[in-house]
Amino acid sequence: MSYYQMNEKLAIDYVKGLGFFSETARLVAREVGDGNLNLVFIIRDEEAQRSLVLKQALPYVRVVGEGWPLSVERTIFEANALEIHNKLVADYAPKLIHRNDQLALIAMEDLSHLQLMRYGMIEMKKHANFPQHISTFLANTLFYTSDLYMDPEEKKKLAAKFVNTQLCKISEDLIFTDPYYDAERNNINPELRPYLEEVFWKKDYLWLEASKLKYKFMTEGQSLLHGDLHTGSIFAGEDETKVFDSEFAFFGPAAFDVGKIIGNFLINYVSWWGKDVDINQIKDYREYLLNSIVDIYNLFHKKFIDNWERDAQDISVKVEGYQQQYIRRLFVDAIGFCGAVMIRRTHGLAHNIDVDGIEDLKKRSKTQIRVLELGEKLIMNREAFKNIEEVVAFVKDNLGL
Ligand code: SR1
Ligand code: MG
Repeated sequence: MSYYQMNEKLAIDYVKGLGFFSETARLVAREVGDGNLNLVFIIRDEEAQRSLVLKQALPYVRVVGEGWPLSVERTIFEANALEIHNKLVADYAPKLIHRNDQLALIAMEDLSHLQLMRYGMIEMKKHANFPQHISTFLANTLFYTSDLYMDPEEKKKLAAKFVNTQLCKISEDLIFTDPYYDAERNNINPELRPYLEEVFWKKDYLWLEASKLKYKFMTEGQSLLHGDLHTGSIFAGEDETKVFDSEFAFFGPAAFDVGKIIGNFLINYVSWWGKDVDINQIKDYREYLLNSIVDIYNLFHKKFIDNWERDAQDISVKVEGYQQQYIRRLFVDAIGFCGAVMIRRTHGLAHNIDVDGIEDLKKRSKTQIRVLELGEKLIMNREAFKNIEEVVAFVKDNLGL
């Protein structure tokens, strides 16, 4: 079957053949994709109260249009990653129901009873169980797909299934390159431009550090990463956390996933400076965000080490001191990646609604400068922090609550 683009009617016709709905079901489909790349349909049988999500890759970047072609093979990486998540962290990922690599589509569990975590966070929702959940997601995916656990031959074969060249190139460009010069693809608030031209783009020392992080991202194939673990890739409810959208999956530095989620929490932390909300509410929410960051990191750290102590296979990784330096490097790199992902969301191609929700462009630019300055300081000081408590204390000292 060769590729054709779905619409609501074609999506219904397609799922009828999957055996998921009864043959007589009256199905309704709605295209709800609001991400940067794909089509997403929710298909429902109202009567039976059953639904699924059908996601299809478009042969171009949706937010830009046909002028930026992109291979639809990214669905293969997403489906491969989801199959692994369904085994390693089944509670924290949508169930994969069906895949069709020729049509570049996957069908999965409908999670629309949950809210996108990013939208929840801009409404100041607290997700009390999130650190427990995401730390398990991180510790299990990053440990059990690494050479610490896997047979080296099997690991290399698995890594060969994740040579995700096109989406890695997007990250290499949009996260680690474009924000450091006046790249055509950047999406710049005009009120921020003078700061970028007069200050930010003159920081050669910062571009150097971003380049080191870029080459770590490109060359350090430690573990299977989600690859795009921001708060827009997570559904969160009271008791549920589901990580989806794994099309950026590849074998890279474990610290990238850890740093990306922390960076997105910090973007939200800074975003409240531009908003007209009661200061006590803001302080309370900021405290919650910083506590969450500490919990996410420390729980991840503990669970990763528990996995290591219980299940590490290779004798070399049991050599005295090896674990300590591995974990230390992971922490330092995570803080570096955290800073880099904060910077890219201010004036790179893709932004976060947390800050872009500030309508007044002048106010927004002031908040964006705070994000940039914090991102820079985290990158530049990453080697100096001893632990995550020091990082959040540094954030508080620099920005206040
Ligand atoms: C062109 S894709 C832009 C961004 O959207 C995704 O969420 C990734 O973060 C990517 O960098
Ligand atoms: Mg996405």
